[in-house]
Amino acid sequence: MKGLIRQFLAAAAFLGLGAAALARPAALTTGNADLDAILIRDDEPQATQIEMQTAAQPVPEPTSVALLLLGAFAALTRRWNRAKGVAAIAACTGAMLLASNSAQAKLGGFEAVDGYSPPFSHDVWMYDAGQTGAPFTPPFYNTGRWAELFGSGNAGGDSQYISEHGYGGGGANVAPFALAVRCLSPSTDGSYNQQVRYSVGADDTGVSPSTPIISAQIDFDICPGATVIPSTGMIDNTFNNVPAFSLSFGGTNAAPGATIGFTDNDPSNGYKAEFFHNNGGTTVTQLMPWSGHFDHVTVMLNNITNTFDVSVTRDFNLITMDYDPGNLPSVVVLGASMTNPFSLLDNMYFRTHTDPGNGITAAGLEKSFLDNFGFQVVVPEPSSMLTMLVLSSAALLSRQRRRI
Ligand SMILES: [Ca+2]
Ligand SMILES: [Ca+2]
Ligand SMILES: [Ca+2]
Repeated sequence: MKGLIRQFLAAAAFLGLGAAALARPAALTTGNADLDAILIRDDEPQATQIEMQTAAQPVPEPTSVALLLLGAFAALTRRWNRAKGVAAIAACTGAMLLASNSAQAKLGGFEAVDGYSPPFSHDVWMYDAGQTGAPFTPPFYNTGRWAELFGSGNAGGDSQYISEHGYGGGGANVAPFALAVRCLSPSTDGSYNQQVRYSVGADDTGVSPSTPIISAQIDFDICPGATVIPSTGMIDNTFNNVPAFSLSFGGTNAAPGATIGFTDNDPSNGYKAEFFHNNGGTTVTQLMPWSGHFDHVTVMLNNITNTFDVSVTRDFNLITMDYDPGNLPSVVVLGASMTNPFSLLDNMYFRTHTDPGNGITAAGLEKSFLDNFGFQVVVPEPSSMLTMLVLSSAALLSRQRRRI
């Protein structure tokens, strides 16, 4: 267990190239293993090998014409590994996807071409992130694609940020980049709750955000961090089973459409976060064998039945920090109810949450990383609910945007 915890702590920091050091769990105790002074430094990026014994859950084999159609679609689009993980979504969706010429755009890979720019201290809500990447001046904070709804309000640089951040070993301001989410400075109410909205655009999905959607597939890579005591950097070793990071699709921040995320770290999950989703108004958590590198998440929204599915695919190649396909996806959510029915994929909400810890000292979220967002949406053609709009212009729109 000690070795596993050490590996996990290393994993929590493997991408950590920013300002702060991480966990020093001098008093962390689990079973008969005492961990002393495990210090992970930001200047020691590590390629971590964590071998979990939990095998990926096999996905159902196609057993119907509709699923075979979905399989054909997936093979054609070279997305079989991802798509078969959610093969259980409504058969009609598979047929609809086959009927459409799906195209992809991106919220972004958080690189320069996606409209993100150094220096690292610029939170995404401080400049024209996700579009031109041009720096805004203070009167224009929160006027672009990204807006901070709640937080520390500190634009000068603190330990609460959602920002482009390098992860390749060159430092925070050197590509490749991902979106770092961290909250170790308190918000204005003293909590570690930060809420940031991303306004989805036609350059993401290929359709106007005011277009009702039938369904959507959202893909991204994620590397969860851990919740730590900010004053000490020590990992919080009380599993409170609360969200540490949440991501919502559609709806409003107060009444979101679909919500997933990860919890505070759980000793029974190798001190990793658990995965959670909201099924209607109920938060459901489950063990998740995160690789410690980027793993891949696929969210399938069905806006007709107001349900959603989620699959997670573990990084296949732990030599590289990036997500590598090759493992079978695990279906972790199937047919969950939206928290609130919605039809517009117009906004997404990125949030950090306070880990109450031992009830005396609260914990905040150490650096967590997201990358490579991609969208596919199915919308009705105005003249027919059964004919799908061709979205092949999405990639072109995205390219044109990036040249501006
Ligand atoms: Ca990237
Ligand atoms: Ca990898
Ligand atoms: Ca905790």
